[in-house]
Amino acid sequence: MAEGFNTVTDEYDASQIQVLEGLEAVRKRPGMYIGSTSASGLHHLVYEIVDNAIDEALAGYCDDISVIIGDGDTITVIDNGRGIPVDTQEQTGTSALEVVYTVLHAGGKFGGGGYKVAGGLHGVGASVVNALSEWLVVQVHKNGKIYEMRFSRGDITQSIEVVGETDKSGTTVTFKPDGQIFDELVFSYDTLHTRMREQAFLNAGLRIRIEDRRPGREASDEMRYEGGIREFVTYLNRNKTPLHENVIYVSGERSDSMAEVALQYNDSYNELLLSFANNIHTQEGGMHETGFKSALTRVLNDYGKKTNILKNDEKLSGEDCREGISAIISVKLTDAQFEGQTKSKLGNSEMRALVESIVSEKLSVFFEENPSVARAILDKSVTASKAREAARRARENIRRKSALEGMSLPGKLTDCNESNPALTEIYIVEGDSAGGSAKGGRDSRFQAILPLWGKMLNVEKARADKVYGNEKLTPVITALGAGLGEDFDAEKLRYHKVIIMADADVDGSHIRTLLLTFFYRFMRPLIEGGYVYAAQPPLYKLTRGKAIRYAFSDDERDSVSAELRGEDGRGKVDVSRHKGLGEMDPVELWETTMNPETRILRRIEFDDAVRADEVFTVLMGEKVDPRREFIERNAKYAVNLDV
Ligand code: 1YM
Repeated sequence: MAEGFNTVTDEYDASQIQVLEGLEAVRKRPGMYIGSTSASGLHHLVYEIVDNAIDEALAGYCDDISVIIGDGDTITVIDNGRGIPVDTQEQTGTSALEVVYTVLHAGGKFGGGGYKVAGGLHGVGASVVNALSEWLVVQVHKNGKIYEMRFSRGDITQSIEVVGETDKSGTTVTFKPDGQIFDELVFSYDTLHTRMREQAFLNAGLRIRIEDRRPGREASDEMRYEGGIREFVTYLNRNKTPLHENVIYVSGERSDSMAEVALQYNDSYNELLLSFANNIHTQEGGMHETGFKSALTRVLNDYGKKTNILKNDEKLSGEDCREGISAIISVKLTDAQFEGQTKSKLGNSEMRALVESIVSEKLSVFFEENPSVARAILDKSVTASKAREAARRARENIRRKSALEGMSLPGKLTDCNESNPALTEIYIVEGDSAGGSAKGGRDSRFQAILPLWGKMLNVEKARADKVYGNEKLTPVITALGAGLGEDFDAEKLRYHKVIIMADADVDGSHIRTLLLTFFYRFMRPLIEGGYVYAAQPPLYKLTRGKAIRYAFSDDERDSVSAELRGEDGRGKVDVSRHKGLGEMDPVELWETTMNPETRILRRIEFDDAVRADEVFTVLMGEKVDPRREFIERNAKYAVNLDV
């Protein structure tokens, strides 16, 4: 039995009190336990259950996991492990299954404290998922029998029952997220698929299947990677041009911990570094990442000096050494400490030492044995270093110039009166005529307008030195006022809502993607901080007599149309496809797209760095075939392409 389980008997009083308040607390403040009640929280439910199955795989008892999205957006997770223990224990009078699903365990990912430990406290999140589900069913195949237990909103609705016989073992959990809790109830196959693929990469040899059974959306995939994180890196670079043929892989162990790193450089200017601790994505980095970065920088500098590729006192910075790298760092340890704002930063300092020593030692050996690969990487870093120097000069030029000109704002900017950034918003508008309407329609107290026009620089194909001083991007940089790249500082933002307003057509989508690429590559905290939005112009205008209404989707068009037709059912409703932003008059634009009371804004979020990188690499990068495939694959979701 897992260690953490004993706390129920050892600290009976304390934990029982927690039990009583536990699941109610989860329903009262779900955000504390799953981050949010939007789409990301919804998907988090699935990860919690899958994590338990993966723990069973890590323990060596399970090699097959399935995730099924059912009709009505239910989720079923199946594993072929030992099955959660179902027998009644003497001390507690209940089963482990019941405890796991009804007792709020300490140390959840968002609740503070240490997180579960491989081989230690299992099933931490199961009770949270249960509390937030309209209903949940657990079936355990074990000892030749199928046991079943049912819950509703965390309460038991059916105690453990034997419902059949079986010759298999394993656990199956099915649940329906509670509509009283979540704002969003529709699962994204792509989001789950990406996550499951990531878990398959991180657990070499584990088979993970995913299936979407919702009518009209049927899809499935099966993933199993013998090469583990090596194959992850190959996957990350699949739409890019690698600088060397083979993925570089190093690994090592020390006492109870192990670390592995896989990396391969490509000819882009971007760094894609993903780190994990106990299979959990450490978005905020931490000690293992720090150890990797310092080892990489040192190995490259040492090798460069030794081989005279670096002359005299030439020195490569960490960023130089990581230009064009795709890398995975994965560590497994007992007693992982998660810190930071989203509890996704690894705090264990011994992991820095471990990763640093493994990478220093084994990467230098690799370079000795593969001088041509080492040469290609060094050359790339030296070029990066020179470009960065040029960028620094360009940046200083801008600084000096703006100092001379008294920090002048771009001429095209129509600023607002309010100066508190928390209260203001800037509309970045495509085209001068739409800009004109926006200027006329806005509420000048808090809304600023910046029109963009002409062809914009595609930053995916440019290095930093091209971005500084670019005449299309400079107005955006100065209007936002928060700098760029390493210098970016969200505290200096002049507006806390940055709203991209472009037409709902292909051109609009293009300009939106260009801007988002720019933000993602050069002002990432702007997106991560949730400051970026896309305005949603209406898709339809409906008129009947004097009544004018707008609709933002096909469904809404139909319901508004029915409403306008009213009881009598006669009379014609005129439905027109929406015009371009530039053709709307200021009043129309205000009413449909800018008035905070009535407009629809979509916050731009990338909950997944891998997918974001894919979208930008594929949409804006150099290879044509992947782009065509991507667009074909996503054509039906065209409206949401950029999220
Ligand atoms: C679809 C979700 O939860 N699988 C799962 C969970 C457990 C076990 C096996 C398990 C663990 C242990 C012993 C042990 C859990 N057990 C517990 C607890 N899949 C899913 N598969 N036997 C079975 O850790 O010693 C929590 S999770 F606490 F009851 F042991």
